[in-house]
Amino acid sequence: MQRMITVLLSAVLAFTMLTDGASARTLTARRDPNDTRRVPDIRAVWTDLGRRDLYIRVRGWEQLRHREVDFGVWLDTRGSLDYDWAIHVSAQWCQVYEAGPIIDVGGDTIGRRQSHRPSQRDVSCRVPARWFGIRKTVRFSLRSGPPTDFADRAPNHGRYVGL
Ligand SMILES: [Ca+2]
Repeated sequence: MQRMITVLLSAVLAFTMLTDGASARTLTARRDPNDTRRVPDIRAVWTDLGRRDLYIRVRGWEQLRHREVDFGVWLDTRGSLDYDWAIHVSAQWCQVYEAGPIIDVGGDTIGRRQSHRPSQRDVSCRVPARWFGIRKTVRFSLRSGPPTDFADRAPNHGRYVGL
């Protein structure tokens, strides 16, 4: 009997490890230092690009009050070194824009989806991948706070490569 329980527990543990491993393979995680006294200070960025959705989750070093959830995700999807798309992430919406020639000025709105708050330090977006027409490796950067006076940037230099 004890041997059967041991076998069963091992099987459950193996299954748990496999399912955790599957989710860890699809999400790409990046860490950012605690490098500004202003809020929000970006701590971590998770991304995933599936056939249907583009997923992004941002975590702050502090708890983020409603009005402090204010992030801009700038994406280069064509490998042109220009930003093609921007996602404005608020406590309510993930709004996708065509990126304008000047980084702080967005172009036409493509669409929006409700944002989610997995925890008080986190906000996440899931938007349709077809909105972006991605064919190349995406390079992107993230900014927190209002576009004219942002509080933090991730990465501090350059861009993240891949989603
Ligand atoms: Ca930071």
